[in-house]
Amino acid sequence: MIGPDVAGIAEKLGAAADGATAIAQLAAETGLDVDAAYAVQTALVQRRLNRGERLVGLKMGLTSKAKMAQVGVDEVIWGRLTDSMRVPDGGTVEHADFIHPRVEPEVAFLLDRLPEPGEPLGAFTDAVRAVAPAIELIDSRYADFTFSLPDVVADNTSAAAFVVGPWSPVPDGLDNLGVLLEIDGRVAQVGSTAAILGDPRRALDEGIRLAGRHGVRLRSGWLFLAGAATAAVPLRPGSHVRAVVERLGSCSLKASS
Ligand code: OOG
Ligand code: MG
Repeated sequence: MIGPDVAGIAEKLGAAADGATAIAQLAAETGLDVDAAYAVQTALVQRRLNRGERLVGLKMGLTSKAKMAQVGVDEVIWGRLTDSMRVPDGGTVEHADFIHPRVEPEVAFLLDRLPEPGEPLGAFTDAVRAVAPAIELIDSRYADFTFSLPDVVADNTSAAAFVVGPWSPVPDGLDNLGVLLEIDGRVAQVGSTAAILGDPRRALDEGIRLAGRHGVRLRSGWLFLAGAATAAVPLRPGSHVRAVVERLGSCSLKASS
């Protein structure tokens, strides 16, 4: 049996992102299962690396019930981050570069020493050098921001851009810090880091395990986004977004009008 056209699907998704034009979902039609979808994701990210981008870390998706409920997919997923997706704290994104961008508050980890294959993950503080508040800008390449599990995995889990705020040493309790997303000075979402798999540290265990299944090992110096604690909010042209995580501080981005 001939499998799905991994390279062709990656090209379609890459062109949709480059041209900021939505496409129809394709997993059902092409018989794409989750494993093949991760192969598409690898090819899609390789397309970015081929034009000079650098892999700078991983991101988790759907690690909170709020996110799962918003998109109707209830499996934890992971994707890749490249340097060109990073926006400086306080920076501006070009709204027209995206299809239907949404923003969500995140917690970022800066990875330090990582376990060897087979070695159990030691103390979290051994693996993570620092933590920071972050904003992820997601932009599904599918029409109406609607997708199945293999569709969103193939689309690099809607990754489009991200901002990382100031780094802090790992605080004693990361498991119940208040999280706020403000749009133009008004609170748009409120949550807690407890919503991220009960404790965002679990997102790292899951990331190591799930990415490991596809032969991807996390590296020292990489960034790691633990997944949003709240639902995402549409990013309108001209708006100013700020994410606050208790004890970690805040970061922000603007959208061009
Ligand atoms: C999928 C990506 C989910 C998160 O933090 O849960 C994600 C999506 O919602 O489009 O990045
Ligand atoms: Mg996210």
